[in-house]
Amino acid sequence: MSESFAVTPGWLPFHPNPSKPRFTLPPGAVDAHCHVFGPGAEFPYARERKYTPCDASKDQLFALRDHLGFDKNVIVQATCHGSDNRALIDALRAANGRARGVATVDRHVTDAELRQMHDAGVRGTRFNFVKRLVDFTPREVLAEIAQRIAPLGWHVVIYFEAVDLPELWDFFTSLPTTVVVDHMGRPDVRQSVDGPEFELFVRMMREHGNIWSKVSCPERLSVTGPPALDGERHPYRDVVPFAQRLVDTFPDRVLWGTDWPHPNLKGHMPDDGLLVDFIPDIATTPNLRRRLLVDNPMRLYWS
Ligand code: 0GY
Repeated sequence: MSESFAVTPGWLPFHPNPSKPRFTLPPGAVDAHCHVFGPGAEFPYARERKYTPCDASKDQLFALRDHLGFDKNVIVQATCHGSDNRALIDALRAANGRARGVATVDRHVTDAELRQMHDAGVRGTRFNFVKRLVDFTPREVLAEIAQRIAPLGWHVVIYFEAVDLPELWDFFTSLPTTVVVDHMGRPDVRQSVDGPEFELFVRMMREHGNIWSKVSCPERLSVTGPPALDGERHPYRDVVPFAQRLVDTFPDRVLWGTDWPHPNLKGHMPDDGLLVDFIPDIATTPNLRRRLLVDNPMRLYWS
C-alpha cells in the first residue's frame, strides 16, 4: 500500500499557469537548477525531511521546460527526499538524455550504486548546510564522499547562507572537485553589492577557479519582490546587481535555473515565465547569455 503525505501547512503550490517569457532563450538552453518532488505515492518522502512538499512530477517539469523554451534540465536532489534518489533517477531515465542530475549520497553508498547513478545521468552530489533544511553532517564524512565521487568526474553542489561562509570557507576551498554554489550563497540583498558580505563570496570565486555559482533564485533573495502585475518585465530588481556582477566577472563559471517547483517560499510564488525575464537583466549581451545558459552547463554536465 502506498504511503500518503500531508503537505506542510502554508505550503505554496507552484504557479499553475506561468506566462510565456518575453525573452527568447537561446537554442539549447539548460535550466540548471530544478527539482522533482515524488509523487509521494510512488517515491515516498524521506523520514528525516524538514518539510513535505506538494508533489511535482517529472512530466510537469518537462512540460514547464517546453513551455518556457528550455532544451534541457539539471535536476537537483531536494532535501525532502534525503539520500533516496529514486525519483531523481526515474526522471533522468525518462528524459532521454535531456536531463542530468545532482544526487545526495551518504557515506554508505557503494561504488556500484555510484556507477548506476552516473549511467542514469548524475554528475554531482549536493552538500546542504542550510540549518532549517538538514541535520548536521560532520565535515570529515562530506570530505570522504567528495573523495569518492571525484574519480567519476562529478562535482559538489553546496547550499549555504551567506552569514555562514566565514566558518565554511576552509572546507569549501579544500574540496578536490569543481564546486557549484547554489543561489550565489544566498546574499542579503539589502546590503551593498560591494559590501563585505558579498565581497567575501566574490573573493572565494576569484581565488578558487574551481568554484562556480548559480545566479538563480531572485524570488528567494528579493526583498522588494516581483513587480506589480502591470506589464513590467524587469522582475526582482534588487537582486540584479548581485547576479550581474557574477556574470560579468566570472562568465565561464555561472549557471542559471528556475528552482521550480520553488520549495519553502513564503509570501509569493513566482510566475516562471517572469523569472526567465530576469535573465537578460543579469546577462546583458547575447554572448554572456549563451555562456550562462548553454556553454557552461553543457561543459559541466554533458561533456
Ligand atoms: C532550493 C532551495 C531550498 C530547498 C532545497 O533541497 C531543498 O530542500 O534546496 C530552500 O528551501 O531554500 O534550491 O530548492
